[in-house]
Amino acid sequence: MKIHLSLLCCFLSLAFLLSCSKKSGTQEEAASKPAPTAAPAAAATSANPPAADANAAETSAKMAAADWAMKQDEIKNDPNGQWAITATASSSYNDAQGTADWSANQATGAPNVDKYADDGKAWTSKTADSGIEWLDLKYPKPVHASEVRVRESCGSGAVVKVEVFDEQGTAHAVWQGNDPTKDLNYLIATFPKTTFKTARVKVTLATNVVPGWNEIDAVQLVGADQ
Ligand SMILES: [Ca+2]
Repeated sequence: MKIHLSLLCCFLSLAFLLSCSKKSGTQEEAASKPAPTAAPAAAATSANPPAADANAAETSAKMAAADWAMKQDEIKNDPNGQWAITATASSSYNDAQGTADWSANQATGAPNVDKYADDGKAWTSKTADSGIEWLDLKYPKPVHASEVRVRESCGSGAVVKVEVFDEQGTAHAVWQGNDPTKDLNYLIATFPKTTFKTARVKVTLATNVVPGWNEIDAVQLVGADQ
């Protein structure tokens, strides 16, 4: 049962991953390939499932989904969190400007992408896998920051650095490393509260780390007045 479930998860993950690559014709063809293989795996799982196992798996999946929703809601409504008001980027898909789909501006405001997939309501870079790209965001109120939350909505896991800027415009790296984010989730970068106030965050990605389009729906700056 566990083997079948993890197989199914693999196929679902693969489907999601490929859905993040749908802008390319060749990758679009690839996206349709896993389906026939996925079906027998699903059929095998449901052929003769012990009722208890099936119930346990369903309960556990529902609880995980509920936990995810609670966490999303908590972050969205965090009174110490701010959403960006303006943003610029190293590049954007289709050279998107203004509020066009995939423009840097699509990473401002509260999260508005509902599914882990390629979505114009998130920012993404001009090319999928070239390497270093960045998103630079400004916030309404300068705060002593203690956390940055990056909502990744496609090709998650490619962030390599988060910086905040002091009032003189100097960048301070507050997080650097291997981004563990999977699916539609936040990379949570926590750090000791900054001595200076900041209203600007820069998120750097290495887009070659995770194949396909790496998309960012929203970035929240968390901090306090003092
Ligand atoms: Ca968005």
